[in-house]
Amino acid sequence: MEAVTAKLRERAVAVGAQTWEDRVKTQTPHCRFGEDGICCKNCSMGPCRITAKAPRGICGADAHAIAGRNYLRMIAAGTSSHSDHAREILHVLLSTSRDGNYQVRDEEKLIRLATEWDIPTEGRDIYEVAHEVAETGLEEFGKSHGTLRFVKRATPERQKLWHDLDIEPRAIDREVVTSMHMTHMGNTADAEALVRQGLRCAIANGWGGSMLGTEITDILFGTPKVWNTEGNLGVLEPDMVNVVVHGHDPAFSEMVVTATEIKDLVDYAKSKGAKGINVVGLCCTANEVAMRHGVRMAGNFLQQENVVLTGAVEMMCVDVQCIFPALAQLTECFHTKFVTSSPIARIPGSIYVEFKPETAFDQAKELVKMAIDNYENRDQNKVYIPPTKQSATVGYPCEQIIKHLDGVTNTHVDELGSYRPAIDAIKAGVLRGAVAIVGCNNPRVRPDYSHFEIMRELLANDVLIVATGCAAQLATKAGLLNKDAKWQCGAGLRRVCDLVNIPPILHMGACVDISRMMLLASGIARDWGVDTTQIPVVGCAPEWMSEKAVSIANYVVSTGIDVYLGIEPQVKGSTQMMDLITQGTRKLTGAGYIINLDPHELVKNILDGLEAKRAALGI
Ligand code: BF8
Ligand code: SF4
Repeated sequence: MEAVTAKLRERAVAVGAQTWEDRVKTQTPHCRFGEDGICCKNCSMGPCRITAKAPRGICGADAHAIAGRNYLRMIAAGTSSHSDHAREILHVLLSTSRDGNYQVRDEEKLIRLATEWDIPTEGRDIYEVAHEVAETGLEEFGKSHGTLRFVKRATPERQKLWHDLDIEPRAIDREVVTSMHMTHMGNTADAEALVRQGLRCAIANGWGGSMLGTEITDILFGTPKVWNTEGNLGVLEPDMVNVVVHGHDPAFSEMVVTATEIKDLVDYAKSKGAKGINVVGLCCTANEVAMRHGVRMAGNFLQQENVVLTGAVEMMCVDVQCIFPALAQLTECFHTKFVTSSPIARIPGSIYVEFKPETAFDQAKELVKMAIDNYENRDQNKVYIPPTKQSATVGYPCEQIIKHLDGVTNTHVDELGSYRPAIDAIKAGVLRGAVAIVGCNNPRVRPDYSHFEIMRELLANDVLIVATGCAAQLATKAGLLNKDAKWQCGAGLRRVCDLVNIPPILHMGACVDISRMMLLASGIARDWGVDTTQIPVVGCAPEWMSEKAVSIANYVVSTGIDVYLGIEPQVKGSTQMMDLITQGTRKLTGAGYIINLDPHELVKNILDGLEAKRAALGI
């Protein structure tokens, strides 16, 4: 892949374009105060920077207060991003009707959620139920009293712990606002209190916003099923109209994908000399549409510019999050049309088409037509599609995992099935445990290298992997989502994969779907008869970069699950904060961060962590 990137970089130079590799050079070395989290600009007496000579800001805040406040603000931003995405999706559910742009595709899941929320379903029209579920979900953002509904899905031990620690999340917006309030000038200067609020605000994401996002998306567009697909830049086609969907919110990409399948538009593309329309995904949108339609995946975060550099993209359609503003300048060097669609992500130099549920399908059709019309502007001299792609099997939400496990034995105990076959394999030592590998790319480390090395070593050590986000994309590119990748596994894992008929890495979706992983871990703990913090299951984000990732890491820790990081959180300037995130949370929730910048060492840490959990369980 690196040879491909080098070749594409040559082409960038040829067309006078810049890429992230160029900008990293002009941005490094980074500002140490920022890296260490000890620059405060929360009021205009500052910015204040902490040094040995200046240990306090003008107001008297020390390094611990400043690093803690900055950290909590990252969590609040991350929680906001996932949760606001969920709010949009709930509005889409509210707009559904039998003959509208959006319909309910998974009625069974809708009924299940309605029942969980005590919403009557008997004899009611499905859309009436859908609208009441949407309204009830929307109330989770701003209700004045009580705590979030999904907290009840956690193990009883977790629920009690969160209650006793007073970190049960109230309304989602409230936890974000409280975090912003606490970090305003003149408020909390106690690092531990800031970290505690970080946990609470993060639970409002993982067991609130993100979980709503996942559930409602499944109801709207269908709970993912297993698909065979492909990934990497080679999924772009030399003789088809290439449309790339990029971002996170599937309300937009679903419509674009559906529009590319319309016969009239395919015929129109043919009339323009193309063989058809090829829609592919990038980043988490890729995960969403791959899991629901088998749409092929062009790549992950640091590959977004490479996709344009192929010169073969007629249109890049984006919604929200993880979109480089640089795409505007870069697409100008090619014929590519860069379309933004959300008031949340406005980017100068893009074509802005504000996407609305009432007009969604017509808008999507218009855009696809615009892409087709752009095909004739492709400059063949600028086209280079690297011939790299891998086959992948994707689409393993909890429902599919249960279904596969049920297929192996007859332990189906209730409507929701059971994880007991997996638990038995872990108890017998055939599997040593499971690791969720999640998160981004980050130019601080060689892109995708840590993901790959960690995955490979864990598989060889009989550890089952579940993956989401850009980590799942790397697994795709590396061929590890392929059932044939079993040769990479230890004998025990290989046996399990054969028996259950699964690849050794289970693609669970986008980053918002890490909420699925929380339910998976809680389901395993429930069937095991222990709490989530006891089972040999951990999280790992080797190349994380976003504020969303900090929020995720905190809800995983809140759920009692250790998180292994390959990039340091920006709090190093405070010994107290470093201690709190690695040790302090352990005293509260039973889990914390283990940070190691060397991926091989990090794997050793993970394996030691899993073995320690096993030993504590007496297995
Ligand atoms: O939400 S893994 S770079 S694309 S933030 Fe972004 Fe990170 Fe990728 Fe998805 Ni998640
Ligand atoms: Fe400086 Fe305090 Fe203002 Fe921060 S809040 S900028 S530390 S005076």
